[in-house]
Amino acid sequence: MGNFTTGVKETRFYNDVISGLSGFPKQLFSKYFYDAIGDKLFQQIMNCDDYYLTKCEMEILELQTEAIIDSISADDYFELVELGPGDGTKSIKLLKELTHKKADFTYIPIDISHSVIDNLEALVADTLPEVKTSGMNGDFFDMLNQLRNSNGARRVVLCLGGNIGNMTVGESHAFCGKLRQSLSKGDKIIFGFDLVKNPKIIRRAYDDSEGITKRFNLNLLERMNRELCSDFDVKKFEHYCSYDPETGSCKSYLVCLQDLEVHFPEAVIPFKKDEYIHMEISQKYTLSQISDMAHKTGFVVDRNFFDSKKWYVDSVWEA
Ligand code: AVJ
Repeated sequence: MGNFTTGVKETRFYNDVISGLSGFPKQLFSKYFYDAIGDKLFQQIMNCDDYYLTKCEMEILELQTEAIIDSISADDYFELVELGPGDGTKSIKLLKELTHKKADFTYIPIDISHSVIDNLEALVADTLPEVKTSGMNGDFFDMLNQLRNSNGARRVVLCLGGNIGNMTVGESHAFCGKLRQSLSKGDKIIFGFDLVKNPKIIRRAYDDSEGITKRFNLNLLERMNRELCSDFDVKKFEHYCSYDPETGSCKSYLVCLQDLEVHFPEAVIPFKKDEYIHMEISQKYTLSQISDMAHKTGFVVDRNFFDSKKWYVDSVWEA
């Protein structure tokens, strides 16, 4: 145990957590939601009735596969880089169509979760053995730097599922700008953006009636207890979600229900009653914000693919 707790302090997770909980307001990075249990809970979120994003995007990818593929592929070899593929059910539709069209490409999924990459490589090997796959494990920003020094092949980047929503508008601009620098003229990106809509629908998606999102948030406290030897009493924290139609920001918090202290191997974090931890932002966009972001970061919008409700868009950008 002694050695284990010393090891804990060396991890980036520990350092991010301690600095995030030492400042004001307290916050945690949403990328840490995704341990093995978090992956499963997110899977359940995607399948629950209130979370519409996945259904909208699946509809787009199913009904407009050919047109999407036509917008990204040509006769040349390319690398298909996917940021945050999740369980692969979305991208597999595109991979199938690409294989069918005999496109020459390598699939490079990148994810923060080890298990996601392992499962995905197995799934692709099983269902589409002809696809060359080479998964990478890490966070997007770290991976962007690695992407820069490669072989000159044309690149198509997929950032589906509304993953970009986990950044603030400012962070997304910075991210797209950086991404542009690691790409060459003619390379493409498909971004999945969740669009602004009736505020009630959005809030319900992040505070679902089955309480899965609540468990998803609380799991990060439990994950810290498991991996960082902290002693969060999760019963003393309540999930709260707000959506502001003026800014398009949907935010999740865990609110502390009483004064308490949480102990880590080498830190004590005090909480006041009603103090909150900011857990996650899920930013919603208008179409003009999307094209504005593309132009400001060195891209042009090629085409937008919508679901039938126009709740969500897969936006194809060219560098
Ligand atoms: C994986 C970032 C797209 O923000 O909609 C879902 C994560 N969090 N419910 C989102 C999430 C709570 C999700 N993304």
